[in-house]
Order: sequence, then C-alpha cells, then structure tokens
Amino acid sequence: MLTETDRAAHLQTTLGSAELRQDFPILDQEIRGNPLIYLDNAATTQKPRSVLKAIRDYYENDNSNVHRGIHALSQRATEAYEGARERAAAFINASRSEEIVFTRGTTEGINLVAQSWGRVNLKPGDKILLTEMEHHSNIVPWQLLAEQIGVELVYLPITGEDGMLDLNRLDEFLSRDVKVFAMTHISNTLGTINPVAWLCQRARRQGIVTVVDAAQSAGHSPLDVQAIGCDFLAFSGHKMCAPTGIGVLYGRKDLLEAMPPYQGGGEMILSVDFHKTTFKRPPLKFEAGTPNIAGAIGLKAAMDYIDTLGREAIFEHDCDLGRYAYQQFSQLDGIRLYGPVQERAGLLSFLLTDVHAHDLVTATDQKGLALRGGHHCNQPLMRKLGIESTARVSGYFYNTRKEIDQAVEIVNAVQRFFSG
Ligand code: C6P
Repeated sequence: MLTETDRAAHLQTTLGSAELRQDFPILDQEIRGNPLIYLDNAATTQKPRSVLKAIRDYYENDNSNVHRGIHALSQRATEAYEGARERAAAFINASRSEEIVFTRGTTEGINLVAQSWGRVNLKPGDKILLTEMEHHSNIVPWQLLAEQIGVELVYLPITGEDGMLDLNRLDEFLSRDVKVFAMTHISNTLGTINPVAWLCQRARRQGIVTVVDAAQSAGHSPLDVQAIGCDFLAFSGHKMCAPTGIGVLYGRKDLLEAMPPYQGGGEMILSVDFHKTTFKRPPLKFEAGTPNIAGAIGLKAAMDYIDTLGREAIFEHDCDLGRYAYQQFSQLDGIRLYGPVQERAGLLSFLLTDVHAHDLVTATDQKGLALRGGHHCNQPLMRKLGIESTARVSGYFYNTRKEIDQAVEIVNAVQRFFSG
C-alpha cells in the first residue's frame, strides 16, 4: 500500500500516465468510435474522482445552508465552506483567509473589482492600463466602468505574432495618469507567460493598483500573491479540476475593507432597517446570497489533488506539451502558429491556410479530437493580429506527447481532405 507521499512522488514522474488518467473517468470514452483526445483544457479542465466524491459526500451527508443555522448540518457545511476558504488562501499564499472572496469565477472577480473598487476610487480622466492580449473578461468590465464614470482605457501593445508584451514601452504607459493595471498571467490564445511579479512591482512603485487575471495559471503553475505583489488576483475553479460556478478573488485586506459591497442581499449584512443596512466585514460583505457551497468544497478537493501532483511538476509538464506542440505543428505545410516559440504555456493557437478554424474543429471532432476554434474571447487581439479566429490545442497534466502527435496527424488528415 503506497503512502500519500509515495503516491505523489510516483505520480509526479508519471503525469500523463495511464494510472493518473484513471482518476478522470470522463477521459475513458470513445467519440464516434475513436478514443477521446481532450485538448480543450484552456476552456475547462476535467474533474478527478476525488473532486466528484467530495461534492457527492457533501450532498449526501452535510448539505445545509452556511453561516445561518445552529443545527449540526449547518455547522458542518459552514466548517467545510470556511475550510475551503482557508485552503484557497494557502493555495495562493494569501496572508489571511479574509482576503479570499468566493465568486462564480474569474469574470465575476474582475467585475467585482471594477464595480466596487473602481467606482469609488477612480475619477473622470483616470486611466486604466490593460494589455492587448486580454480576455474579454478583463476588458468589458473596465469598459462598463469607463462608460459609467468617464475613465479611459489604454493598452500595452504586443510585439507581434510572437505574442510578447512590448515591455520596452511599459514606462511610457505607466506614466500616463494610470491608476490601475490589469493584466493576464497566461494568455489563453497566445500561451504567453507574462512576468506578472515584475509588472506589479513596476506599477506599485508608482502607486498603481494591480489586478492579475490568473484564469489560465491557477492550477497550472505555482501561484504566490505575496511574491507577485499584486493587489487583486482572480481565477476560476473549473479551469483547475474544480466544478463550474466557483472561483476566487484575492484582494489585499486594506483594499477589501475600504470597498463598498458589490451586490446586496442575505449573508452579507449585519443589520437591515427599512432605509439603512450595515454590512459584515470582508470577505462575507462581498458574498451576497447563498454561496456555491458544494463548489467551494469541490475547489478545496481540486487544490488538494493538484498539490499532491505538485504545481511545479504540472507547470513543467504543461510547458513541455506546449513546446512540443509548437515543434510538431510547425512541421505541417500551410500552418501559421501564434505566440512564443520557447517560453510558452501548454496551449497553442494556429491557423491553416486552406481550412477555417471552425471547419477544422468540426472535422477533428469526428475523430474524437476536442479542440477549440474561434476568437477565444480575444476579439481585440485577433484584430490586432489581422485574423478572426484560430484553432487551439490546450493540454493539462493528464495529456501526453502521444496525444499531441495524434492531434497533428488528425489535423494533417483534415488539411489533406480540404485541399482535395
Ligand atoms: N477562457 C477559453 O476557452 P471564466 O469564464 O470567468 O471562468 O473565465 C474567463 C477567462 C478570463 N481570463 C482568461 C485569460 C480566460 O482564458 C478566461 C476563460 C476560456 O479560453 C473561455 S473563452
């Protein structure tokens, strides 16, 4: 019988192994007679048995509302929910669990910062710095705010198809009345890994508040908010083995304390009068209504699972898949690859000269290969690159180089079919 430590050591050397894949029942199936090759992990990842079990156990044994009841089930549910908050704090090395607000995901986390922090701390004429590789979730909330209070958005450019931020121009941008710098950690289209600690440090020197979109990095790489030095950081559970509908917004304690509520309702109040309400302190102040209790419990189980494998090992494995995919796909004729060649995360966007990304992805699905085709909620980036869409492969720790080889083969076959 293996101890947990032995099992972890064993699995680390076998990321992508058949043994590890057994933890993910969904992977073991055929699509139209072909074994499923799931390479759409940037959209959402699959869930291991331990996460499914934690959710099931909660509903079978402890289901109740949190923070409200005095009865045993409610106490157990509250303990599990608050335990998940502590686990999330440890997962990103926040100094206290009060800095962890449960949200529906990255999108809600960024909206919360824009509407709660942004509305009271920004004034007309202030500037918000974003980058040209942001996901819509880190653009649209700021645009809504801009319409409401008259702030302006500015974008740090990328250098080109190699998908790097133009860091030589950072100082120029930081000096332009910028009050917030919101940036993605890993680009979901380019696979670029941005130097967020360095970017935050530069911004901070000028008193600029920083927001990190960690949707593609949480659960894929080590993540330490104190080392990064950011003010806010948002991520989604479903992109790291947890269920949909749960995410985390990390916020520095002093900032959260000073922010007004984001939504009003139950859970977040101390006392309500017909005309006046007083609120709880963060994080509950920002969690109006019954939260996603099962989701938080699933998220804790996902964090435990991921840390059993080791995030450094996962990062290495992911990056290896990304580099390998770049190498192998680059050998196809009539293909254009986007993003960095070497220092890249485990995803790759590409375009074939003769096949539209949507047609390609529809055709690969016939062979059991799940890719994503489209603008990936990166329309401004696509326009900047002069394209409308890309096809994307995105791997995780259960994927293998062999699956990348199979993907290349299937894409090549589709290409040959279309070119007649
Ligand atoms: N990207 C993709 O296929 P939500 O939907 O809130 O969980 O995550 C939004 C989000 C924010 N930032 C980045 C960098 C993201 O990649 C995503 C989600 C998915 O690439 C859906 S478009």
